[in-house]
Amino acid sequence: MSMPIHPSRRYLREETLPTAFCPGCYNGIVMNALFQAFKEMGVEDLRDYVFVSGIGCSSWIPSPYIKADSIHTLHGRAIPVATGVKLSRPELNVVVIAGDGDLASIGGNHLLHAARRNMDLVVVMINNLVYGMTRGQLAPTTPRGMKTITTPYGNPENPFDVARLLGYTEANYVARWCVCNYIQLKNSFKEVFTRIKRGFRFIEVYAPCITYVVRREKKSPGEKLKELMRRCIPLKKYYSLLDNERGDKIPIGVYKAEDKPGFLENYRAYIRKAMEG
Ligand SMILES: Cc1ncc(C[n+]2csc(CCOP(=O)(O)OP(=O)(O)O)c2C)c(N)n1
Ligand SMILES: [Mg+2]
Repeated sequence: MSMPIHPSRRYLREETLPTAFCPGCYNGIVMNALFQAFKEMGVEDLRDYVFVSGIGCSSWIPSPYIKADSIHTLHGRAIPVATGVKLSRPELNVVVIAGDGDLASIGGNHLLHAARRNMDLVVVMINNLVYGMTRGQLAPTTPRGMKTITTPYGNPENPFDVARLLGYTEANYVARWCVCNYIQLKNSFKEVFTRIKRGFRFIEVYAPCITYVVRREKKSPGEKLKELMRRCIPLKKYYSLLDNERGDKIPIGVYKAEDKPGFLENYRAYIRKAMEG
């Protein structure tokens, strides 16, 4: 009797293993959820997918670890490059996987404008709360008061709530899950490749950096996951609380899920009009 193939074997570029991730890094959970989604979708191989990433630990997920075509581009520029790929090869699923620094800091304006245009991309932002690859500096997602290597007395700035922010744009799909919400995350991946196949689809994954956040708190990866399970609450409940009632809670869930035409369809209609004119 042949053994069933573990989903990761089918989509993982095994010759690149072991990964460069730190022991216990939650990036592995995100990869696994994505692979499980592909398996449940019946995806044989990833020839219909192109992955684009910027620079950072999380940007290593597609390149080199996913067995698919990928572009590992400049820091912060994953979205413009992915936009170019989608416009030239609209039949492919173009997926960006990158960090909170890459997408919300140096690439922040690209993120906003791609969402505004409802650009036909899937964007997965791994929010590990810091610049992990460059050793844990402050990011625009670092919670207020959190100690980092560049804010040893606690972050004096306010963070962006990126998913909430994008929820106010024309993006078709916006969700935030934590790494402790494996099933919901996996289902969200399926949703953006099957039920909602067009427009801008954004999934934020809350996954604190093991080395520069979790270890600084003197917690093990498992202990941190248990803590996160306690802290995650449905977003409707979270936003109904007053600021001083929110404490350390993290809002999770789907901010919006629509299936209106994305940039490509609107642009094609525009070209048709121009040709007729
Ligand atoms: C133009 C440019 N500026 C700065 C850097 C240095 N740099 C490399 S990765 C990185 C931040 C990565 O943070 P994030 O995107 O959150 O990824 P993580 O490593 O946390 O997964 C920075 C600032 C760079 N490579 N290029
Ligand atoms: Mg980061």
